[in-house]
Amino acid sequence: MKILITAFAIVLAIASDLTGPILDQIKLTYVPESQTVSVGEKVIFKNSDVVLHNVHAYLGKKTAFNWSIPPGASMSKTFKEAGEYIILCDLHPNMFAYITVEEE
Ligand SMILES: [Cu+2]
Repeated sequence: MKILITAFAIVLAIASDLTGPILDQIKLTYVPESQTVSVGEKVIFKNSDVVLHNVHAYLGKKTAFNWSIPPGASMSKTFKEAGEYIILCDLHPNMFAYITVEEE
């Protein structure tokens, strides 16, 4: 019984981690194309495709972060600076998304 409760708690913990904002990569497209989050909020970047993607985030002209995300993998980023982020994939020039980070 104790093992079952522990397993259930772990499933809940994983599920709650996935309820936050997500930027997925599906069929060479960022989904959703635009979203708004708050400063301090964690965004999960997922790659649901079978090809490698790159998440190159710009705040203005400067790079905020730049990662490769292998197929099936995910990474997370806690946004600490407000602004309009543009997300591009250097490997697929047609891929772009916008994340607006607002002060609370
Ligand atoms: Cu890509």
